[in-house]
Amino acid sequence: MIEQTFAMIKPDAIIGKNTGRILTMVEDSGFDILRMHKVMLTKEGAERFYAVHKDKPFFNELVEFVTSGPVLIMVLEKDNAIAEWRKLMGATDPAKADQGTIRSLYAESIGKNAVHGSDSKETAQEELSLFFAPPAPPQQQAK
Ligand code: IDP
Ligand code: MG
Repeated sequence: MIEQTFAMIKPDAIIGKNTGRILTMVEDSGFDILRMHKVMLTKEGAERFYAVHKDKPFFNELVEFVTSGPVLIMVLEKDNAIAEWRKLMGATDPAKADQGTIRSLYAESIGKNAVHGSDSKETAQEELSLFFAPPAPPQQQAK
């Protein structure tokens, strides 16, 4: 099923100038980039975005990191996009990420791990509407 997911390139990958290499992987893997915008998250925005992690020991570090520089936020579309983007990202900890995944190639650590992706249909809906309104029209039917 054609789906849309929310993706983000995090500050470590932006500062490391890996944006282009990551976007090439996105397109080579068959995703359509429907929307793309470079922004600085505010502390409040980052806290809302990562609210599910507010009780974790790394929450403050995470909010500080993700507001430390610009992020590139995207709407990606593909068949089964949510799971496919998670697969291309690789595991949260780059030491455990499969070879050839974005995190295996470009993440520095479990915290500074280059990319974000929604983890379920519900999360994708929430995250897409948090950052992109109105919703992006599908592109697949134009093919
Ligand atoms: P995910 O990004 O693979 O979905 P989550 O468990 O949802 O991973 O964690 C959200 C983000 O929080 C991670 O991508 C990473 O940036 C950060 N994070 C997760 N675990 C740790 C940790 O143990 N130390 C520091 N940061 C962490
Ligand atoms: Mg997550």
